[in-house]
Amino acid sequence: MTITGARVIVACPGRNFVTLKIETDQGIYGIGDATLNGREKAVVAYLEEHVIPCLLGRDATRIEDAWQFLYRGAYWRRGPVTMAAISAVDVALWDIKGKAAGLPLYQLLGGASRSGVLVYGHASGASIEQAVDAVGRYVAMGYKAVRVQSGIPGVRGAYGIDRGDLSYEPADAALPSETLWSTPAYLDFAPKLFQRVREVHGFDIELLHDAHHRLTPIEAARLGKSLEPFRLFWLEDPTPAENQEAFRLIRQHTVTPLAVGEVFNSIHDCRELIQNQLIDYIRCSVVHAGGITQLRQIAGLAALFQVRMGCHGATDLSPACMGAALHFDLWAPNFGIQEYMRHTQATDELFPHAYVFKDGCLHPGDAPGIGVDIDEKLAAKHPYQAKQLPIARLADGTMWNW
Ligand code: EZ4
Ligand code: CO
Repeated sequence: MTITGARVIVACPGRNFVTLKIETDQGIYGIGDATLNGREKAVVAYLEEHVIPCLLGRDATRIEDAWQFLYRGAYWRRGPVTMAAISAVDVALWDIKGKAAGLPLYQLLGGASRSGVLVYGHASGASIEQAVDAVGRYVAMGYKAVRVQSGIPGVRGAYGIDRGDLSYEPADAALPSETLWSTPAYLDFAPKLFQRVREVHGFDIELLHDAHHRLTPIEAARLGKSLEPFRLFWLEDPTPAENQEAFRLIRQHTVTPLAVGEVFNSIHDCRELIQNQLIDYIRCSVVHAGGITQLRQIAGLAALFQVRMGCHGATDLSPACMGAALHFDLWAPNFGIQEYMRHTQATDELFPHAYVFKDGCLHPGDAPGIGVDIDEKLAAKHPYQAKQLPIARLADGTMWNW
């Protein structure tokens, strides 16, 4: 089966998505997500200028060889732009292989390890009481796990707060909007938030929280310790993970489980944290960590050290990424949980998909391949809009981590 065509489709149904579509001489095509939030055009150029010319005429069935060709062959390895492009090719080729075999992707990986994929939703509010109410709405929808974020008094534009419609899209302006950050205010506030959530909703629901890279190691240790009575499923990105040794310090002080990895793009980013058992969940996404081909190697490495998978699944990853992730999750023996921010109706219409939500779990469905398509006519009606992620500053103007 030969690759006869490949093109990049950029569409903005409220937020930008980059999708690679690969066509073959047998009439079978596949799609893969290539979205890098706020830096979309860099991946478009990487694919169009450097990758697509290499794909034409290749054997579409040789997924591993295509991965190695693009990774080793580029000479310049790793990095979010390169790896998002490789991921898109990888997933599109897995999609083609599944369609050619008449099998859903999870069957190609080794079959289902479970009946469904446990997901967590995003509850947030401008105040503690609003956040508590938002958790209640997720419980009513059947969710068994919920991430909770709240506005913090004295902090303008705290991370993770939606605008009232259950969807949170931080990339909101052509140039980065400015938010304000205060670690002392946050550290005093966070235990009060989770105390109230547990008082109202009890302990039958799993709760998660994202510190979004904002703390120093000793601050993260304090946060983890102060949240222990509220039994978090995980505390995410407590401190930036370039310095992986830092997690040793956090570990010495708290038994709150830790999750890291949404900005990782290589198994090498994960290795030290996993083999030193400094984290409990590895959060790489299909689209940013080299597709199914590399993600299953990460899962294999993690399994050796009892670290479980918790794939990133924010709405800046398209339904094509979500579909691929759900097949992976249904198979992965060391699966933990999958993030599931619901896409808007406009996005769901653009990407018709087989996955369904039921009783707190998603199932990828049994359509061949990844079970997600793109409506190209609809895509043409949603042209690209420049949007970047916000930045964060301290009160005195110092740049901080958003
Ligand atoms: O801020 O995906 O866990 N989820 C997150 C996300 C990230 C966005 C950045 O593009 O941290 O909301
Ligand atoms: Co996160």
